[in-house]
Amino acid sequence: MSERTLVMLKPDTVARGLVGRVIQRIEDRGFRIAGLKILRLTYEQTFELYRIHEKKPFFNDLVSHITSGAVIVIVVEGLNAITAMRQLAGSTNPLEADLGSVRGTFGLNGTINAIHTADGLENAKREIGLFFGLDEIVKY
Ligand SMILES: Nc1nc2c(ncn2[C@@H]2O[C@H](COP(=O)(O)OP(=O)(O)O)[C@@H](O)[C@H]2O)c(=O)[nH]1
Ligand SMILES: [Mg+2]
Repeated sequence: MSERTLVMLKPDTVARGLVGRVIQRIEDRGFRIAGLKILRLTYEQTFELYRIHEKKPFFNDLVSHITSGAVIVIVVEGLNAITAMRQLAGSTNPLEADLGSVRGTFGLNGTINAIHTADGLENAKREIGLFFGLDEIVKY
């Protein structure tokens, strides 16, 4: 089933000049880009994206990384995009991620792990809505 999901290239990916290579992998996997923006997230936007983790011990490190520089948010569209993008991203900890995954290739540690991708249909819709208006998403 064709789905849309929200992917974010984290500040490490932008700062290290890996944007093109990570987007290449997304396109290589057969997905289309239906929306794309470069942004510097505020604390409030970051909190909204990661609100379910508010009480976790890693939350402060997570917020400080995400607000440390520019990010690129992307609406990724295609067959089973939500599940397939999770697989392409790899496990949260780059040490546990498959070597062929984005995190296994580019991730530095548990916080600085290259990419975010929504974990299910409800969050994909919610997260796309945080960053994109309906008029900003291209119809293929
Ligand atoms: N340092 C550290 N960061 C974590 C840990 N778990 C999650 N994070 C960070 O918080 C983000 C959101 O966590 P989660 O939704 O569980 O993982 P994801 O869906 O794979 O990104 C992750 O991508 C990491 O940047 C952890 O155990 N240690
Ligand atoms: Mg998550």
